[in-house]
Amino acid sequence: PKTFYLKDYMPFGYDAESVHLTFRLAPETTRVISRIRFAPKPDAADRTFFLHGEELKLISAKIDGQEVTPELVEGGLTCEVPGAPFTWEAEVEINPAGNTALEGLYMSNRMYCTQCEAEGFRKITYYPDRPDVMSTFTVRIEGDEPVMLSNGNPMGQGEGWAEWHDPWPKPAYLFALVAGDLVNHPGSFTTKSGKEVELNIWVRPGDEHKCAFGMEALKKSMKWDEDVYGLEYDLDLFNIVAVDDFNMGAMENKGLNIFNSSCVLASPETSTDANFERIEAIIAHEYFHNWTGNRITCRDWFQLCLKEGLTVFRDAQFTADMRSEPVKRIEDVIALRARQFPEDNGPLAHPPRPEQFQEINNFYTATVYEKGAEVIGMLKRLVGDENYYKALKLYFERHDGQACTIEDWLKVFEDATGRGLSQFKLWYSQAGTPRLKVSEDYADGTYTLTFEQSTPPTPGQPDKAPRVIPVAVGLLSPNGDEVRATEVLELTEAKQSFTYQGLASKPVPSILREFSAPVILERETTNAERAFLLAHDTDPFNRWEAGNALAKEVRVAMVLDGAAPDAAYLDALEKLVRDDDQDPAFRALVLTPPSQSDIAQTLFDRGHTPDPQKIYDAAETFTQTLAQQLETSLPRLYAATTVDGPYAPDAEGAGKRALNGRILSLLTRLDGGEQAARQYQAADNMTQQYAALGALLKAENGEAQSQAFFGQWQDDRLVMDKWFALQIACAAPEKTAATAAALTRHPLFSMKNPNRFRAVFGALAGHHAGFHHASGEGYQLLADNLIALDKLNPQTTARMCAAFQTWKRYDAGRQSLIRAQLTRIAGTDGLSRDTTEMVTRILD
Ligand code: B3K
Ligand code: ZN
Repeated sequence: PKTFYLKDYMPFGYDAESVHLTFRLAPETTRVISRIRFAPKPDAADRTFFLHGEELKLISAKIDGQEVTPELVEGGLTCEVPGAPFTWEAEVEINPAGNTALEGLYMSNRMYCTQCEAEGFRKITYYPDRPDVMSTFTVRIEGDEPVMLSNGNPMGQGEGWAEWHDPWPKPAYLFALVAGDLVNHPGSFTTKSGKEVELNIWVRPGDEHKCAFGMEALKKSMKWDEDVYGLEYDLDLFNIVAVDDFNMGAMENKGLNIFNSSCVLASPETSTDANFERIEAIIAHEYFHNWTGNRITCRDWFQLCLKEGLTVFRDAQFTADMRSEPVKRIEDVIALRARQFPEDNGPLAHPPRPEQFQEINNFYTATVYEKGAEVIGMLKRLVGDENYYKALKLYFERHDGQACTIEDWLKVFEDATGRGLSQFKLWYSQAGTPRLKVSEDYADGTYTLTFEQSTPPTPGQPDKAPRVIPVAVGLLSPNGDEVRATEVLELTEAKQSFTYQGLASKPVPSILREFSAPVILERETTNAERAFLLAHDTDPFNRWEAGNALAKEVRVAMVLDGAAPDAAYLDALEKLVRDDDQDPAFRALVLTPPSQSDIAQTLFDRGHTPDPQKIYDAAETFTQTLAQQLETSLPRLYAATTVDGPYAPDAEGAGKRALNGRILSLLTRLDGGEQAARQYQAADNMTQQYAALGALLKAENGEAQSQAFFGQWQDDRLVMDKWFALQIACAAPEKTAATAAALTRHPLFSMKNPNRFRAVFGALAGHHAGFHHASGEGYQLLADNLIALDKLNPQTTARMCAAFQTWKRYDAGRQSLIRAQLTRIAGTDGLSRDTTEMVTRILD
């Protein structure tokens, strides 16, 4: 396969001044007629007229009305064209019904829909399918579907046709079309300048009752972007469509966002608190793309984090404002460590702005998205809030309507603040998570912190230069008072010291408050000091972090020395859980055990070979011991955290229910499931029903409820995804693969629905001890199914290969089992470009 390089960027030699598309819809033989006005760029270095095109049947092509015969080449066509502006016309035939890759125009439940990012438009018609070619689109849809939508504003409609016009120039990846039997949940929003915007959420008949929450989230997002960034919506209409078969979460097509139904449809009976929070965030994310992504887009796909990092950062700010800032931060760091750190520390490591790819879809990663957002968080910390918003204002003024680069982005910060960012830019070009070693010294009232940074080698990058790292530090006195408020220390060198004067005694440092940089902190410290910070730190993130570090240390000791769970830690946890002055959401987070994969990585980093079964056993023993320790308080705590009254998906209730769920799982270890069965019976919302079912399945005492659940929800695809996933997640390690295998034979399992495939195989890969069971069954089952899925849907297959990325952590036996599966996948005839690239990188 061909490799594309950032350094090879060349602009296209033509402007696309306008695009007219006509679609004659038919499931297997849709005709697409394009009429595009092209103008040669006067200063173009390269005038090759190349249009991308894949899986298209060319019917005819014309230039200025004259029939031409283009040369069909790999990945598209070329043609002799005039040296002056001209009109290109082409008619092609495509097969939406046969499109199982879910890229381009495809069908989902008899509904036509599109997904064009990153390079799907070339499966719709011949076009310069690159984000730096921006044009206005006019679209005519012909067909007998009751609802036919495209981007922008409606121009007219009649029997069998509809016309749309999008006045904002856009790259082809933002094109969208939807047609089918849909109903809308309407709403409206008045912008700050008084413009009335019509809002709709379009769903299949039967899903109308699941739209209200999404609509409110959309309005809140529109308001928030006006209030915080001064950004207003720019069309008369904003449509969202829910689609069941979708490779990702959602897509920000101009004026016509298309959502995986799991990321927009919600009701108390069918969605958990976590679902509600995620839906609110994704609706915000896609809406915020209207400015960060659509109005200002990317010059090329290497710049993907320009829009994704910034938009993730913005949606995190939004969630923090709508809900709880510390809780959101803790959740994000947990997710970063679970998804991005393994990427950054393994064979798939790449910088937030990659410099090469074979298949760009493989780079919609946690590094581009989440680390991309962390980099912006650091920038904001370094320049301060005021300068941050000043720079953003300049960004929107200077680059509106353009396709930009990371250089453009950093330049607005340099111009707005007068600060040089050449060293900071390393965050965009260097892969790997920096390690930050901290040592301290105290004498005569002077306290010195010394930091040493280093980043391990990553593929293609053996040596790393020191980066700018903002380290937020506060100091506590031994009696628990804060003696120095948070201050951001700026590291720029490999080794650097900072001193504090006039301290009456040696302080306890609270380092990397708010997780001020995505690094791994290495510091010799004691469990007593961690417990002290868990009790006294004024920074909620670091308070949680101290508890999390303690939890890890205790488990590591249990795994390595067979130690019993640390008594002091159990006491600290007990005290915290019972302290009703503490936020329930915070208590729930402290009670959430560190992930077993995280423990495995910690052991590996310290020179041990992690044994997944031992890690699992330690987790079980720990939880069992904690349950016993809390035994007398559990019933009271369970009652105290039960939310009375009708369910509402707000942050406060969700926090209480999260804690209640943790308590229930502890209680179930003691009563075998009596309380959980009662809760299951009484639950009137999915959060409690699901928590109860999970606790029962974990106790191997949930067969009856699982069947009842199936009976109740078998017609709801989203709830069924939960049912599939939960059985695997709750299975004992020796039964995980067999449970997953049995579920692939269930009549409701489908290879064609990515949500269902992910429900099963995401749960399998997420069950650390089950997936890595010494039998190798988990590896084999996943590989079998990836090989089968690759023929239908390369994009989802390739993404799920990442389950194998941590393989070098484990013992020789497991490594050879995994290597055998990866080699088998790699050797499959006709393997997609997507999966080939992933498997090759993981094996290297
Ligand atoms: N921009 C889309 C992702 C498209 C995925 C293409 N493989 C969703 C988002 O980040 O908002
Ligand atoms: Zn995005």
